[in-house]
Amino acid sequence: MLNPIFKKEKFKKSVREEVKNLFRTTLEEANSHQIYQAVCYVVKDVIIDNWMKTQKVMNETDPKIVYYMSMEFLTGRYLGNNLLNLTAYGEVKEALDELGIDLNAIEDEERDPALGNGGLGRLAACFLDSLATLGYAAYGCGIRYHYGMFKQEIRDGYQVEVPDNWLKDGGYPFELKRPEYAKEIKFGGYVRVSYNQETGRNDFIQEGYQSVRAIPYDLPVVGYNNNVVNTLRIWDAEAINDFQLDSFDKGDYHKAVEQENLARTIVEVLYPNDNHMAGKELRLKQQYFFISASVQTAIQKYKKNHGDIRKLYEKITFQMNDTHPTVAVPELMRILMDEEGLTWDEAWEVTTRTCAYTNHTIMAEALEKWPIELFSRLLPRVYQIVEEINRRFCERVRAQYPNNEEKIRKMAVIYDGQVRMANLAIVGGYSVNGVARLHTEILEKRELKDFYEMMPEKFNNKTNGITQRRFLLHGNPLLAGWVTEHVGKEWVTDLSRNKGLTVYADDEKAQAEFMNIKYQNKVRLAKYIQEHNGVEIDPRSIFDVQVKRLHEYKRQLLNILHVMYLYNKIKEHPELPFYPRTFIFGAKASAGYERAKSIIKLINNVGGVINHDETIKGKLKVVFIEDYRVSNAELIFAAADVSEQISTASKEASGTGNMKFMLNGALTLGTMDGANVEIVEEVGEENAFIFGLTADEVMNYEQNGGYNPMQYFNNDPDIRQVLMQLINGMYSGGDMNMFRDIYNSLLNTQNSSRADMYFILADFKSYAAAQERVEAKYRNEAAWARSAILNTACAGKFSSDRTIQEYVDDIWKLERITVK
Ligand code: GPW
Repeated sequence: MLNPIFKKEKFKKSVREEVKNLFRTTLEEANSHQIYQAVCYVVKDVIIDNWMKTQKVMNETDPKIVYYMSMEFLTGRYLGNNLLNLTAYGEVKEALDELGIDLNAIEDEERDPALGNGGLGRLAACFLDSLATLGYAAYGCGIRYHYGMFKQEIRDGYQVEVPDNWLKDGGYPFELKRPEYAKEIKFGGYVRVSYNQETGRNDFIQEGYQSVRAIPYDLPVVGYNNNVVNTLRIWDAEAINDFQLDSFDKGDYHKAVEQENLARTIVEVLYPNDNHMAGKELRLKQQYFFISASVQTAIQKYKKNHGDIRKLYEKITFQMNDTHPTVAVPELMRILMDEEGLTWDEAWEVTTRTCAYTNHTIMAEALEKWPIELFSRLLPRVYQIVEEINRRFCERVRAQYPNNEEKIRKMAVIYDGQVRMANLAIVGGYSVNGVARLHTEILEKRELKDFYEMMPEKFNNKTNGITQRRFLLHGNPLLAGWVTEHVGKEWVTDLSRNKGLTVYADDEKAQAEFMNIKYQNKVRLAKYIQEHNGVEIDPRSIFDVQVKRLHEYKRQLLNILHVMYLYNKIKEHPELPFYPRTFIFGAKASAGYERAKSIIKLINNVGGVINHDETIKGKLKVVFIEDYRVSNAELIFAAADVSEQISTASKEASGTGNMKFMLNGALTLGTMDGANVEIVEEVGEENAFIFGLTADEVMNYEQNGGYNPMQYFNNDPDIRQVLMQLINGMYSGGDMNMFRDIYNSLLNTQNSSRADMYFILADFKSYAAAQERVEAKYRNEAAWARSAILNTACAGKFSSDRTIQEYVDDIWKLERITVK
């Protein structure tokens, strides 16, 4: 039922009031940003009521709670999504219309909270949406970075990183500061051991440390149409002494300044690395900071209603989003032993039944390893516990595999002077899951083989998913309306309903409607691109889209080399038929990742040449969308015909963009990698374009060698021509060195075994052939429409509602709550 606050007249009045209270101005004189804030505060009122009701139900029914711990939550904007989940979007839109205000424009006033890099952070946000919608008690635990992901500007074709101060003009409308729940977090110093007469045990006391105060800010997570509001709790830092006089008195001026600095730096900025570990001390500080605060809070909350801390796991699960939160394992041990008085064995029993770990990558450079020196200096007590975990675990391994030091070398938590966080997460938890079937198989058979053999019961797969509420209902209102017309509204909370669209795949009227909606979304995106990039594109051309983080393994380079190849073909054979195509890219590169940045420059320069060549009559366009982020992603997915999912097989753990495209009726052009395998299984290979080496073939080359990119260069004139154009100045205003590094990365004639590690040349021709199949199919309008409809119809499996229900059934064992 609609909350009375959203009744049009009431709502209009409230907005007027709010504008007056907040800005001492009238609605007529207020600017869009002020109106946006006023609308948020009116909506927030409703949310807070439901929030309190949810808390009340949680207190009364005492359900088990999952704490989803993540360094990243890439939520995207709140206002539109909150209105939709409160089922008040239409009403509010009309009310604002009557005031002469466009809700879309108001939504555009909100900046994206970009507290994440890419897939991993967005997954966390989708999971929170599904948890609230399914009615499970959950907390997201994260960090309130003052600067999230940078804003990307493209200047002269180069990426420029601009700080994005998302909290400027007085914080974020939907958040709530909760100073009463502050926690102290200690770093450094040393551990003093002292015998305790009373307990007969040693006390471990951290002394000479620095500390900061962790202050929580709560963001509401609104469930769809069910009154449930869960909490995303992000931690900010404040100095503990605030230059209080006692520090001066003690002559501890230096420490006061240092603690002040610690508080300022620790939450300052999100590390902009995706699938890459930078190994910086500050990063480990961030990890311990939010984990210690979250674990302390969870235990405190548990103890309010429960006597026996040994039963913690009956009411709490800590799900660790990759290894970034893995200090939760020794931190929980520390609190249980040092503060709750449990023995090692008791604490270990609780910890290993409370913690669970999700792995998101097999890329070696992403594996977190911390030098002992750094780890033990920063977290002296926690390190002692890690050492003991390692000692006991190695003992177990030696008992089970006598005289097999190879097992220790692979499985030890501490080895070669480093703490290995994945090993700690596996040993210290009760569940290890991969994020797509293929990925989990690779973990079990290769990357984590020894662990799998020793403890197979811990391993399980949870294929990723996405929330259809943001990526269809909000991002693509036209298609959302069409789906509802054909299968009813239930798909919003049960995406398997989309299956009912299958019967319309061959229906001419349905095909025409579907393609017309796609066309209108292409017009909408073309307008955005015109406004933001100044490039004119033709909505009748095929929109071929690759949007994701820039990484060599994701192979944006394969895509742009193929564009260069097409351009050569069109120039050489202008008479041949060619269906107009717009290649759309969007990608941020990590600030220190030089090769990724130069691929961005290459894409822009290729666009610069091709887009201005009038002789090709607009057949080919290349656009790079600046500052790819959740808000413009919603427009992009809705408008795509072709979804580029072309990672080197075995490298993309799952991918989730692939699912968002599918849901919006784009056809996948991809390798048999990550969740692409399951997408094809759902929709049928004839409704996708699959190419390239398989994961087994790639891993076989990696293990046994035998791949030589030079062969392709020597034997294939098309490939040779494109590669030579990287170093002949064609796309660099005559500069023969601008793209030399990229050329070398593909060929490296000195050391071919280190060349083309992502098998771009091996896959080039089969990619080009798949692209020809794309064009052929697009020429057959009915065939394309059929496949597009089937993609939307078969996307049901990829709802994060399904994923979350599987986590609940297999790992978390939560019960649902109901809020009236
Ligand atoms: F390296 N992913 C990501 F595993 O976006 F930690 N950032 C990361 O740092 C990592 C993984 C990490 C992505 C995977 O690349 C993608 O395949 C997957 O769909 C996504 O996590 C969510 O599981």
